[in-house]
Amino acid sequence: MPPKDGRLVVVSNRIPTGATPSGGLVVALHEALSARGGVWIGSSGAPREVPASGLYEVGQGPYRRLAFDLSMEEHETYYLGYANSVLWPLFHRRADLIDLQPGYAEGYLAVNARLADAIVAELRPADVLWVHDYHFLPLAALLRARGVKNRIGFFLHIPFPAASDVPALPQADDLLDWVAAHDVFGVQTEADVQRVDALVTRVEGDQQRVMAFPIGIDVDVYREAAGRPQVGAQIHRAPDQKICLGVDRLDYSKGLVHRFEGFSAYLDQRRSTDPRAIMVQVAPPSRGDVGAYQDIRDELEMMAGRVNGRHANFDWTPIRYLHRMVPRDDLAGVMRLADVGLVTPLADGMNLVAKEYIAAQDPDDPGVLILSHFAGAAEQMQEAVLVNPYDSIEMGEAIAQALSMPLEERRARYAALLQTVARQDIHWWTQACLAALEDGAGAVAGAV
Ligand code: ADQ
Repeated sequence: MPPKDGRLVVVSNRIPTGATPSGGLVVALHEALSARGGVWIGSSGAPREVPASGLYEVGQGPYRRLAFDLSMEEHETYYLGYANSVLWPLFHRRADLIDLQPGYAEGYLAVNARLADAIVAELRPADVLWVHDYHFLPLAALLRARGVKNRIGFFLHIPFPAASDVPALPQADDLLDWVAAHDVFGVQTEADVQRVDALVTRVEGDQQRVMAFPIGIDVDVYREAAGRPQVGAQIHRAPDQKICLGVDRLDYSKGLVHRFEGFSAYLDQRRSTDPRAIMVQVAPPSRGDVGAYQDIRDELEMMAGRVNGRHANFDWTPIRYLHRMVPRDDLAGVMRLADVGLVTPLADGMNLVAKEYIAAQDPDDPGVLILSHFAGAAEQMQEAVLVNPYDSIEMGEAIAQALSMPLEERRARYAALLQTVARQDIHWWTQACLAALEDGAGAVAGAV
């Protein structure tokens, strides 16, 4: 990497406020900022009745953290509205769920413009900016309009939409300019790169690079946590009972209803001599203020009731559904106990749970990952049992296959998957993204 004389300026939706950040991405950004110094800018979290007008310092440490407040109205229009009721469904192939309301686009642009003004006041000429996710798509274009010449990179954590879906966005033409304003536009997969390329026409001399950087996890931390005996990670089951596990935010993109249908299809085709399986689904609440999220919760609870009503016995309730957060270490322990990890989103930028499940396995007796073709992770994790989440019969068969898979095959698949997950871990990802951002000329060409 070339010498770094400028600071790193990271912009992300939330900034950690505690002294020791947790979570793979947060820790990786924390480490990158601690190593070279810089500034982390993000929203303060809860909206305020009386928001502060500019950026203000939070916490202390080897780099600065600057927060901005959202007003109640901005929380409605920018965050719940344009970001999570327009961009999120559109980018996850659910244009039917887009909720276009007056004021959403204006609120989104106004928050980004306010942030651009605040950043201009902070920025030094040699700084490099690294902007995260769909909350800040127009930020680079707004900074360019204010004369900012610094290198600006972006990382999109969610899928990039297909060109045929983009016209559902009233700001479709602007989206092209927003993307084009970055020096490096990072996405999760090669398929995303192709979708960006299908939309953004290149002009000669264009220096912009659109590159795939599949995000990873902190494998060692996860493996270690999973190997420790966890008090919270006990699952009551009969000795012959197998466990299928799902862990997702309660979000329509994660395909939870389809997953329950797939598990129900497994139960339908199960012979009486086959192992009895229980499905544990952990799904913490998420964005409960958005209507589409209330609907998915109702639908899922109804589905769990229906499957249990149909298949349960006095000593066996097939689906256990926990609607809450679980501490990371307990989650790792539960993942290790699970014979099958079910990661079956309908659309997902990457999906870190797929990688966490692999890292958590006992190498001598690993479980089997069932992974949707529509998770970004499927591009790297071909040794998983890959499924079409819309086809419940196929998913039922995949569960049957996974539950009876011989140890040798389980080990072979696990070893190949672990190698990929460990090679392109969160540290690799940070380095690869930053190297591309620092260096104009293809230092990490072929990053995938
Ligand atoms: P998310 O949509 O949030 O992230 P994901 O990648 O699966 O999806 O990450 C979720 C994280 O939350 C995982 O680390 C998981 O362990 C944790 N988690 C889930 N359920 C939990 C529970 N009940 N209790 C505690 N923790 C829980 C977005 C994109 C993804 C992309 C990531 C990172 O949608 O596609 O992989 O960003 O880029």
